[in-house]
Amino acid sequence: MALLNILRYPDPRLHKVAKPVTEFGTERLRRLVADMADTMYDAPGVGLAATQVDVHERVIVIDVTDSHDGLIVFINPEITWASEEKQVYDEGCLSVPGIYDGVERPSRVKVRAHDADGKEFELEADGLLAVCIQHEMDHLMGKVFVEYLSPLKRNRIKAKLLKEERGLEREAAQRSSGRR
Ligand code: K1U
Ligand code: ZN
Repeated sequence: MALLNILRYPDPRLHKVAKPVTEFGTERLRRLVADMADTMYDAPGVGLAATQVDVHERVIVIDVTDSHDGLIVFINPEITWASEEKQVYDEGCLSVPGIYDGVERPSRVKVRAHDADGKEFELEADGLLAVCIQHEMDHLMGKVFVEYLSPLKRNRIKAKLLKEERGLEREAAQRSSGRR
């Protein structure tokens, strides 16, 4: 099991646009998917986009079950239909720890994607799965959910996370100087 480092907002690498996967069934792709799933379950979270682990390819893992037996791997996903009906859901993000806020999105979507072997599939989603698919697909386009919030809220979140990061860096420096 390998846990990957999750980039934290406002890291500029979260705004890179991911490229399509061109080679399926490779050991490298299988390893990436397995490591992303391990990282998502460990966090814990219900989804993870490759962008969040600094890999800029169109790969997403999602599991919205409590039992952790419903992993779905989406490679090169495309939304083929979105409902007119919208819903507001209090979203979270492993790249924006501790922040939850309401985002309005279509309540149902159809998505077409490939699995790790390259087999194409299409599914229709509603509820948390629909929210999560759209949230993760935004990551692949370099968009973080806080960009749906007001500039005031976004700036407050940015300042809070930067302050926390400086604190974490200070703690790490103190730990390493104590070891010397
Ligand atoms: O960072 C991410 O993209 C994952 C994110 C997915 C998501 C959740 C809720 C709404 C939209 C998108 C998360 O998993 S945040 C953590 C979370 O929601 C959760 C954690 C533990 C158990 C259940 C949910
Ligand atoms: Zn996210």
